[in-house]
Amino acid sequence: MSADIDQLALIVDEAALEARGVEQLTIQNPELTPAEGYEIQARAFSMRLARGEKQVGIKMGLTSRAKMIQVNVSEVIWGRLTDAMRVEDGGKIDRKRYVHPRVEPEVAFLLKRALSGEVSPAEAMLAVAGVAPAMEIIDSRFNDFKFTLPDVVADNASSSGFVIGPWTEPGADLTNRGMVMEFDGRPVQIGSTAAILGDPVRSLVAAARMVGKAGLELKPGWIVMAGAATAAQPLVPGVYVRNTVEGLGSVAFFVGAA
Ligand code: OOG
Ligand code: MG
Repeated sequence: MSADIDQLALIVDEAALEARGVEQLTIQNPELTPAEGYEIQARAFSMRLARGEKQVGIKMGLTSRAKMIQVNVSEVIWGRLTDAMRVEDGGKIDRKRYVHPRVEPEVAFLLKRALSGEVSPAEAMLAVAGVAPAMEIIDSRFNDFKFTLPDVVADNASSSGFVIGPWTEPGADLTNRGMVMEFDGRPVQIGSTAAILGDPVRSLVAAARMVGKAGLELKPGWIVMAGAATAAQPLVPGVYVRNTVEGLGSVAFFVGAA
């Protein structure tokens, strides 16, 4: 193998810790593959766990056309979530902890059973304890938010934080729920859950398949973020951010003044 996985993991981990933009890994390592990207992600994640963080789920990324177009990467990807990345619903984030944060309107699943490998949408839904309106704070550690597929995978799929609203029992169809994300009450992104692979449950199916391929499973109690329904919106200091999903309610947080 050409790339030094440990050394590249250290670069993305330190960049995230210090909220400092770094050069894309593929500039020095043009041969880097997506599979190596996932190895780097896993290695960097083990550094977070060694600091005491606990895995609480995963995030799916690039599950909508709007997102693929925004970052010019056309593959569904996944990353890992820890307890330290969670922002309380209605809570406040400190802008200084991020390089160039953006926020995305999402929905989240809470699992009551393990899932791994090939499952049908119906099987996936049987493992779901709740669905919730959610937002993800993404913050690519790469300069100018520019990356290729192996880079963004190595960088934990840009994940930096997540906010979960009230859980609703699953059951009702999730295919075409309107979503509105507002900054101080002004709509900044408007979309539908249909933009997420046609139905967010397909994102959960893809999550089970992708972690299964990595020899892992989605665990009971975990959260799975389905991916953004719209393009991500750059965060602004001092703003109140809210995402409302039709039939599921709202989730919100504040950005501290700069
Ligand atoms: C990659 C992560 C994309 C989503 O919800 O589509 C993502 C990025 O845009 O930096 O989280
Ligand atoms: Mg996302």
